[in-house]
Order: sequence, then C-alpha cells, then structure tokens
Amino acid sequence: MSTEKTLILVKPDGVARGLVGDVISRIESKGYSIDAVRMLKADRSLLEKHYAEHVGKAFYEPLVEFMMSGPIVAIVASGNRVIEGFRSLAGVTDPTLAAPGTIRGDLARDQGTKVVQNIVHGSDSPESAVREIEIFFPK
Ligand code: DAT
Ligand code: MG
Repeated sequence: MSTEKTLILVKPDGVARGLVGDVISRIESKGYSIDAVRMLKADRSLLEKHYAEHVGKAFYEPLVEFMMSGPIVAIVASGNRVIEGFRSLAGVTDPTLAAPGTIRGDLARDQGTKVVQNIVHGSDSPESAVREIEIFFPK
C-alpha cells in the first residue's frame, strides 16, 4: 500500500498574513508528514492548469487574478487518508460557514470580494492530487 499524498496551497491571503507556519503546524499536529514545500509566484498558465475545472464560472477570472496577486506556498503532505483529512482540517469553502477549529473557520472571513479568499487549497480526490502535485512539483 503506497502512502496517500495531497497538494496543499497556502494562498496569497495566507502568506500575506503570516499564516504559513500555522497551516503547516496544523498539518503536522494532525499527524501527517510534510514531504515538500515550495514558495512561488504562480503565473497564469500554471493557474489555468490547476483550476481547469472552474473555467467558465463567474469566479474563475477573479480566482486566477487573486492567486497571482502575491506569493503562495505549495506543500505536499502524506499519510493515510490525507486528502479527506486535510479537507476536514481546512473546513468548507465559504469561510463564514466553515466550522470554528478549521483553518478557514478560524482564520478567514468573507471580505466581500468576487472570489472567496479562504487561506488554503487542498486536493479533492486521488486523481486531482496526482494531477496537482505534478503541476507544482514537476519531475
Ligand atoms: P475548494 O477550494 O473548497 O475546493 P472550489 O474548488 O469549489 O472550492 O473552488 C475553488 C476556489 O474558488 C475556492 O476555494 C474559493 C473560490 N470559490 C468557489 N466557489 C465560489 C463562489 N461561489 N463564489 C466565489 N468564489 C468561489
Ligand atoms: Mg477545489
């Protein structure tokens, strides 16, 4: 059995607010391993690949613009069921509704922007994880 991996991003709002350490700490405290970390300023072509599933949605262009607005931190974390485990740590997409105790619930709120700013991204399936890890950590 190979250990499951997921791709986590600390988005520009999280980096700007100095929350990289807090996010990594929560991943480690839950018991997952940090396998790789990379800070980068994402360009449009990388984000178009990463967010391909959202092309055509009203928030797509604001999402790409937001993700290009400052540095981000890409993380590969691993552990049994880490994909669903990190999604649980992150909380639901809307930070107003994300439960207290989660990253989004504790650290984010609705800023009234066209795209929801919610600190982190986490892969949502094994297929997405493989695809997204290859985008941010090409071999
Ligand atoms: P998640 O990041 O929880 O997997 P998603 O993949 O559906 O959510 O959307 C990607 C990001 O786009 C999300 O983190 C915040 C933003 N977003 C999603 N739905 C939105 C909406 N209805 N209005 C504004 N921004 C939205
Ligand atoms: Mg998603």
